[in-house]
Amino acid sequence: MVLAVLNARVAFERNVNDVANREFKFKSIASPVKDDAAASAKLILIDGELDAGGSDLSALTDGRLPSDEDEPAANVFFRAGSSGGRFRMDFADSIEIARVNTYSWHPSTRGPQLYKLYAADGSDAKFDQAPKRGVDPASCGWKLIALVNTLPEQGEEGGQYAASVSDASGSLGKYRHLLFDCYVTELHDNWGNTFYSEIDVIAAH
Ligand SMILES: [Ca+2]
Ligand SMILES: [Ca+2]
Repeated sequence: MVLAVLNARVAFERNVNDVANREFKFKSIASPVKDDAAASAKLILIDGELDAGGSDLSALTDGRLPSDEDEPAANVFFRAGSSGGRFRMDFADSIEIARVNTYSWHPSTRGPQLYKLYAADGSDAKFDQAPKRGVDPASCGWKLIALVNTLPEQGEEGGQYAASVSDASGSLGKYRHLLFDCYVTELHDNWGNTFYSEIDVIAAH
């Protein structure tokens, strides 16, 4: 199983509904910032359809945050009833990446995050910059970095989540592209696509 070779560390924290507020403050994971490496990256939808009630992909990197727990227009989420999708972040050049932080907020099942993070420098001869669902990115020049799953084992899922992918060495590697393969958090109804509020990519110094 390929997951066994993953080295990245995945941490996450949650502010439950009662304490979550617009400040996105967490115990140890930094709050979202505006001037991270993602701010100037290009975002490209690869597969799936964004929900018309939400923002386009630019809300992921605009440094703005929703001001309350159910603010669709300030979040990016795949169409209700669909099973998620994929998008790519392109930095134009390879950069040394220290960590990738993803933030989400919703009072119910659209709060938690469930996605696979891939990275590529684009140099592989087989590199496909837009592999659709059904194509394993690892088969076309991408490296699986982490599986991020912030779903609580039991109880209510709602709240504000911060996930942070990093590496003990201080660097996840040098990459030009990141691919986010986003899954629904539940299949009971149409409301399992996460409300992603911001993605920060912190470059290594
Ligand atoms: Ca940001
Ligand atoms: Ca945002």
